[in-house]
Amino acid sequence: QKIGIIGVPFDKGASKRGADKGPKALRESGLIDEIKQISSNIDVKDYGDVHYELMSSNGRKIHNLNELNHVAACNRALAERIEEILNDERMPITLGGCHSIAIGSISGVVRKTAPDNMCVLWIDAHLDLNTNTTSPTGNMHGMPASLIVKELRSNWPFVPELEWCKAELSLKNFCWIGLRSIDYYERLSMEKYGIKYFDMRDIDKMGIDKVTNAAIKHINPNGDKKLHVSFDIDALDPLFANATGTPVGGGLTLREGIFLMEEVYKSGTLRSMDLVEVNPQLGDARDVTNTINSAKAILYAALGNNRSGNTS
Ligand code: DIR
Ligand code: MN
Ligand code: MN
Ligand code: MN
Repeated sequence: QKIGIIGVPFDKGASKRGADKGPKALRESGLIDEIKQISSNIDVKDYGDVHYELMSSNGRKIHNLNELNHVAACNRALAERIEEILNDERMPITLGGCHSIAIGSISGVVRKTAPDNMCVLWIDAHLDLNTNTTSPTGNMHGMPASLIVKELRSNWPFVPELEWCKAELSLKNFCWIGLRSIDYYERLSMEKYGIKYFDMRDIDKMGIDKVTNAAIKHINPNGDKKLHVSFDIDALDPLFANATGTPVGGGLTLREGIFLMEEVYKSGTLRSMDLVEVNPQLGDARDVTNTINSAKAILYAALGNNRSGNTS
C-alpha cells in the first residue's frame, strides 16, 4: 500500500482564517509515523506542502467568488502535485486546508482516470454544491463539487482563472453522507439532478452500516471504479471536531466516522482522499486536540487500521 501525503496550507475559500494551519498541526501530532505503524505493508511518502504563485492576474473579479485568484492558483498547483503522486503510483491523501482544495485534488485525479471510471463519496455536513450565483456567502469552500461536475457546467459563467479545471465527472458517480446544512438553491439542485445522498436523518433511520454500504454500492455497483473520498471534518459532530470553520450540531459520532472509513477500506476501492477543514486556530486547546485526534482516527481507518489490533 503506497501512500503520498500532500498538505495544502490554504484557507482562502472560507471566511474564517486558520484552516491553512491544518496540515502542520496534523504532521506535528505525529501523523506520518503513526500511519507507518498501521501496517508494515504501508509505504508512506510525505510530499510536503503545495506552494503556488498567483497567475498573472489583473485583479479581475467575478461576482460572488471570494479570493478567486488565490483559490484558482492554489488548486491548479495542487492538481499538478496530485498527478505527480499518482504517477509515482501512490494513493494521494490531501490534507486541507479548506474544502475548496477538493477542486484541485479531484481535478488531479481525473487527469489520470477516465471520468466514468471513478466515483466520489462526499462526507460533509454541507453539500458544497453552490455556484457563484447560488452561494449565500461567496465562499468557494461551499462550491467545489459544482465546479467538477458536468451537470452544473452551464450554471457557471466562463471563469478564465479556472479554465484548467475540466468539469468532467457526473453527479451520477457521487454520493453524499452526513448532510444537515443545505442552502436553498442547493436543495433545488438536489431535486433537479436527483442527487444521491444519505443525510443525518437517513443515518438515524438506517444506521451507519447500511448507509455506508448502500452509498458505496450506489456509486460503484460492480466494484470496478476508483473511489475518491472527500472528507470534511465538519461531517463529525462538534463534540468530536469543534475546531472547524462551520460546525453544525447533530453530526456523525466519531465511531460512525471510523466505521464508515473502515468499510471504505474494506471495499478495496479507495484510490484517493481529502481530509479538510481542520482549523487549529478555532476553539480551545482541548477542542483542537480532539479535532486532530478525530481527523487522524478517520484517516487511519481509511488506511486499514484495525480496532481489534493490527497484526503486522
Ligand atoms: C455554505 C457553507 N453552504 C456556503 N458551506 C460550507 O457558504 O456555501 N461550510 N461548506 O463548510
Ligand atoms: Mn462542511
Ligand atoms: Mn467547508
Ligand atoms: Mn465541505
